[in-house]
Amino acid sequence: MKVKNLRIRQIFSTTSQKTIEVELEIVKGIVKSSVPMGTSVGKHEACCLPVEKAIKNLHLIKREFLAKEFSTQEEVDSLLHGLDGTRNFSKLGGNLALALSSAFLKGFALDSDKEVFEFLSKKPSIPKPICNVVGGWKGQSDIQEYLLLPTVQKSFFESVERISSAYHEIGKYLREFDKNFNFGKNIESAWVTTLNHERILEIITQIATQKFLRLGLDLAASQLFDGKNYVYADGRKLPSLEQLNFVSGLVEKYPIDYIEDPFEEDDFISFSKLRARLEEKLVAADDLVATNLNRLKIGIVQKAINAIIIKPNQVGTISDVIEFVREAKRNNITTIVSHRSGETEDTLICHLATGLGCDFIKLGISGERTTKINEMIRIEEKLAS
Ligand code: 2PG
Ligand code: MG
Repeated sequence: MKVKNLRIRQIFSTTSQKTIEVELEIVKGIVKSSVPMGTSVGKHEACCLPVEKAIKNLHLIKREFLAKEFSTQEEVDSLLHGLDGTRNFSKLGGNLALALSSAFLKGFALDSDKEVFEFLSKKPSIPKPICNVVGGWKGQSDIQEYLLLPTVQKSFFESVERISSAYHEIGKYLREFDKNFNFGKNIESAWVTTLNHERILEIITQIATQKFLRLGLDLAASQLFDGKNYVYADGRKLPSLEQLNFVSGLVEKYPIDYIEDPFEEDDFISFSKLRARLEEKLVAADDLVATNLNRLKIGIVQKAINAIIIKPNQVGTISDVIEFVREAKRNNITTIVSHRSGETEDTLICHLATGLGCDFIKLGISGERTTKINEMIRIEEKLAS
């Protein structure tokens, strides 16, 4: 595949932050790739450079790509690693690396007249959705995300239909029980309430049970950790053992199947303790592993996790994502490709989740988040035809 031209521009994410979009022109046409932005950005993630710097960098390295032939994704991605030369893309920018790497993936797919998910695998499979329906943050319930997921899936569409109807019903209940609630949404278009976590969990449990859905929580616990304790808005200061008891207590009391980032991003030991206590549940790492292969291996050896979040911009290239998913699957770790709080209209993650045969895709359920939901519906339709 020969590169005819490469362009870059600044665009805005759903969180109104500047991000980058790359356009790759090949003989068969032009493909676009943009990069999401995180809010709780973990320290183990690839480095995200300011857009102005990333744009400058593209102009510096452009000649390495122009008018050249590329035949594999690995070739592109090892060139990116070579040009950068650091462990975390701190020179080139993980955002620029991903924009280029994913533009090439789309280019290769176009070149072979395939959709990206088809290009990635001969045996694609539809993931189940895990959707953020209620959000808390410091000062409210403290738990960053209350999620819903199906236990069994007839179709992606049907799962989303159930989660959407639960989302609307949760809204009605919040209106009834939270005098401050007026259908306000957070940056992922999940409901925002001033109720405490017990009340939220009671409401969600009641509705989820009727719809054969299970609950998930993303505690994003690095955000609560002050170096010693997990500090909650209601005044609780929990050292890690108490945090462990708090989280496992919630799992015992409510139909929670999925727990993400219950401890801060370096505490493999507490993850292992929780995992041993909650054998049947999914204990997932986001900031702890940050889509980093070496950290995944530590998590596996320490039996710290049995589920893993995959965010392409945490690592920077498609080849790294593919290798990471393979390693997770080899070790029976449940794979969850995830959006970020600051998204763009790019639907790459839908194609990755399906093409790489991941178990779940983590998304929002409302507002601008339906861009990904709707792409999944199109992919499902295409796969069924
Ligand atoms: C998370 C995500 C997405 P962020 O914590 O899992 O829901 O947020 O953008 O901070 O990575
Ligand atoms: Mg998370």
